[in-house]
Amino acid sequence: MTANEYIKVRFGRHMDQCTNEEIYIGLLEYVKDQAKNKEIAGGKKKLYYISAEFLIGKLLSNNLINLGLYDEVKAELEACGKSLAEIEEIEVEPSLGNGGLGRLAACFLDSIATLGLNGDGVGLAYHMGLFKQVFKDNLQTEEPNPWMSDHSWMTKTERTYRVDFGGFNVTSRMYDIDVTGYDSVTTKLHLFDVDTVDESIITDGINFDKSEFTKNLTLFLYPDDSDDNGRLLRVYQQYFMVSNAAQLILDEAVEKGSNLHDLADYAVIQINDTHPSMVIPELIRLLQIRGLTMDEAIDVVSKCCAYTNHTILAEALEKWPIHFMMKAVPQLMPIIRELHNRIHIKYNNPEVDIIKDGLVHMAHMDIHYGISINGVAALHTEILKDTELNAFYKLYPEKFNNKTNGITFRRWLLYSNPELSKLIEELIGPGFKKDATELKKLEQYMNDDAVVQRFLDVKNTRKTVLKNYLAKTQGINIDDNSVYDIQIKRLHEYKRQQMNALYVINKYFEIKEGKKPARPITVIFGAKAAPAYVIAKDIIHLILCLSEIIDNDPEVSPYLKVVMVENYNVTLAEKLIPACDIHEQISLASKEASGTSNMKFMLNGAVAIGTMDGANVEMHEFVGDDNIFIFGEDSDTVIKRYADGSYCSRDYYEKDANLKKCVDFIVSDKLMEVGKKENLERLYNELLNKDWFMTFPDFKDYCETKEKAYSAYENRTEWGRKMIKNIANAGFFSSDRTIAQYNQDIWHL
Ligand code: 26V
Repeated sequence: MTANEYIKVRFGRHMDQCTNEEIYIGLLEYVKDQAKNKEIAGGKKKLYYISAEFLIGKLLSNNLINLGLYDEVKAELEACGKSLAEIEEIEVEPSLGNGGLGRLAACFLDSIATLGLNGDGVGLAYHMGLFKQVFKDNLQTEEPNPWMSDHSWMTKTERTYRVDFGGFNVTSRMYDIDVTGYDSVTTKLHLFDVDTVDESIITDGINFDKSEFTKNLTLFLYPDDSDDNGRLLRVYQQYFMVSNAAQLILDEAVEKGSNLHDLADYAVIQINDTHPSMVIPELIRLLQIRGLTMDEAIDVVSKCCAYTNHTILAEALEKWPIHFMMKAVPQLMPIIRELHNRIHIKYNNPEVDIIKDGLVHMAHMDIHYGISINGVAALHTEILKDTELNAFYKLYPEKFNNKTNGITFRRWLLYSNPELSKLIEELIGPGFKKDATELKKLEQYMNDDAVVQRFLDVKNTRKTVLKNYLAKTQGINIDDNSVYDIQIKRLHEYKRQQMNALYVINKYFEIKEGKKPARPITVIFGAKAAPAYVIAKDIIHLILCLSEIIDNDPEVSPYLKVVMVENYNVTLAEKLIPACDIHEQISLASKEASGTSNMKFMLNGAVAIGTMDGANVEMHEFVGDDNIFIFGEDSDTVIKRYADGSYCSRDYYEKDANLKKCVDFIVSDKLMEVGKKENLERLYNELLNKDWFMTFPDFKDYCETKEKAYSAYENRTEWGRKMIKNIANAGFFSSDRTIAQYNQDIWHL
């Protein structure tokens, strides 16, 4: 049955007589139906990828592509005067993640299904995704971001469980989203929810009553550094997630014939960051209830679990106070104490203890009682081994391994950039869609100027698409003849959006002084700041103020424009990335575990300005010095500087007149006219007295490197060659490669 026929049966009318909403609902149901008919991945052993976040983005087009229905449905729509793009606008993006970690989980699901592996995702059905960001008076405000409706990709299942908390219990229900592999089998994303969640307890903005856990358990996805009084709720959420996961895992294993002593033959669990770590004691607890001894249960579970670390930021490594655990999940504490005691007696080394100073160190439990611990880029894994987790590396060198992140090319090339995808296919055939390393064949065209021109043409097309999109959706007007310089990622000081803002100030002064750029520059930011992260919000304020000042300055605005897109999300990323010329990957070396937007930009023919951090290091290895703009101090220098505590930002400020001028501008009269004194002064003081992520030492090099990049951009053909070199070498960063490695080294499905 075609989509058209399906809609006719569903609504009793031909597609051209239906509203866009009806067509969307029709297509959603049609796709769900088609997915049902596909083979479901099978096999004795199954992977459970447990994650507090799955930032899946909109699913209609992605599913149509993966099911091979995209062209057909697009044509059917066009035949009745509709475009798929306008139908897609009806779909609400499920923003069930903060950023990289959640988006990675979504890319992984796509690759697991595409590779035909028997693996499901397990997470939570938050009623509100990450808050909706709204700018008011150049400040970020937060609003609830609901996404569920009567017509959603989730299907209610009959699977329900009882989950016990200290003093009460809830009944959960599992909802499934089909994960359609590209030209392959389907797998599932299982999201758990409770019926008692009450959206009416939300008061102004995203505030809500934090005390009634039955009403708020799955109400909100947590912003990654939230306020303290929400932290207890996070423990409840995490336990709810893993108790459901553990019950599902045991039930499915038993259904397939496991006697539970052999659980490791039936299940492997990937613990995505420490959020699902309680799955270890919970499985041990449930196995004991089902008849195993403590020794047996610990032994079984220790063969099933693997942990991925996504950050070395100490504040992001979860440590839960014992009194939180005693309140929320008292039944787990005796088990965690037992796990701790065994380690304490065995190693007699406080550094590797699980319980210390009244805190449960979740990552420590994962490492002792798991089969694997991996970092997410080569440099990151080395830093874990050498510094943060060195004591553990000494105990278990064989458990440590690297799995450099990847992205799904189905979403980030085939769907987001059909023009580029088509050009590539014309040049090297369709093989790259399933084997990303085939992109390497593009290198043969680097010296063919006519082909190079076609890559430049595609980029121009995409720049115009973005221009029109921003005009239509955000009322922002940009010049598509300017160079697009883009930084999109969560707002965090270590990612150093503030350094990019200082560069904008530097450029503003240059233009004022008569030094005009060869071509207008459009600097685009997209970022949400965690609601309680004060300095991050101040940085957003600075950027919005700069944008206003520059727009209203006729001397500067013809040459420079600063844009901060509102409510940056997956949908916007899909528009921004294909249009980008230069992307900013400027985290302080050693701090960005991997980064994944860097890979998406590379695949779309943008050239990076970046530090030797995260996966940038590997990108640099692939493309060489001529095709990426590297600057700044390296991770060894930075790590040493932290260790000896010698950094003093004020010294740099006093010594570098240009830097001083740019920093002082933050609290100048000009800024105060459009901004808030409190926010701007706080940011200024933070930079001058702390600058914890060391923007000042890198600032000069950063400015000079940006000038080099802008001037290289003017040699259009040479730039086109850089674009091709980047695309041709992006194959390694396919999540198909990453997942194949997880399977080969850890999961053994
Ligand atoms: C969590 C927290 C919690 C408390 C305080 C501050 C803070 C800061 C960050 C986070 C999130 C950490 C986990 C995360 O999202 N890591 C990202 O994972 C990506 C996928 O592996 C990786 O590409 C990014 O480099 C890494 O930052």
